[in-house]
Amino acid sequence: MKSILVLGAAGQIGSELVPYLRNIYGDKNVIAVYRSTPLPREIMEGGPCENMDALDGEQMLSVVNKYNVDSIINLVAVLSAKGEANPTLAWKINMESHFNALEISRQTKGAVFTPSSIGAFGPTTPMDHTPQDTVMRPTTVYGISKIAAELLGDYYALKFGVDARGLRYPGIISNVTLPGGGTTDYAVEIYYDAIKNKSYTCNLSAGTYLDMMYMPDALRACAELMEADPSKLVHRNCFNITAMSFDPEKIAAAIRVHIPDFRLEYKVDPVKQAIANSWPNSMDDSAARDEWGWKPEYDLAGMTSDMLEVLRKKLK
Ligand code: AKB
Repeated sequence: MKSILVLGAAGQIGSELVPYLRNIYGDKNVIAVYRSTPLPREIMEGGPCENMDALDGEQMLSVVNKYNVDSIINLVAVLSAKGEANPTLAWKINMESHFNALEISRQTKGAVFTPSSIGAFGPTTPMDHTPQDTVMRPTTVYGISKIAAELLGDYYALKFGVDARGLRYPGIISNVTLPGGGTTDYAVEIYYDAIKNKSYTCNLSAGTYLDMMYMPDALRACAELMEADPSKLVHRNCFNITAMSFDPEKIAAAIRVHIPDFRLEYKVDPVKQAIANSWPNSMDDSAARDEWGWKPEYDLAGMTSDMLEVLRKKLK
């Protein structure tokens, strides 16, 4: 990657991926694109930024030409729970932004990174050690858009030679920008509430296991996949990747190592619970490990001590 356009730069992943990539590829070579949510000052002042709608293909093409972009990272998405509240919006945003990125890359002979998700799986998928290649019948509009995006990425790679690659991200835990509208959001909120209130009311039930990952691993995975030798990639769209699998009781226990009187209560949200029940408990990410050397650095204990240390300073 030489000149990288990051769509959705103000979001949970984008707000950390832009500085991460600018560090590696140079400030002026990573263009942060945002629409309604303003960008953090660090991003605004640190390199090129464009206020643009990812659903507007002409505008995207002119920005791509302006900066001679060779790689588009499309982080624009309506997440799972919000998507269930507004399926039309979720489909439109998730698919049209993806289609524009692929179409433009077809014209420019560029590369595209698209995050897929554990949400691309469904209730008939094997729930434990979910294989890379398996039954995928998601029951949320978010999941349906993700599996469609995976297939469209493979189609553009096969048919037009677009270098389309992607990852099936698990829930991402981070401390810079809050996620919004996701089913795994609880695993971020719990740390904020642990610091602020020493208690948290969880909207998923005890025993709900889901794959998760700390943001530094998620950022590194994106860059490593995009730099991977294409001749080694049997899969492209998309790779299972995971770092840990836990339920609310396990994350609470990890927090109690640092905050012994932390209390966890439950008020289950039926929509989120139904979504979580349809997703894997734990994925098998051996294809990513074999094909491009994926290896997570953070486990639950390591992530928890780092999250609490960072948030203690941030929320002081
Ligand atoms: C969500 O919960 O919708 C996302 C995801 C796992 O894709 N965080």
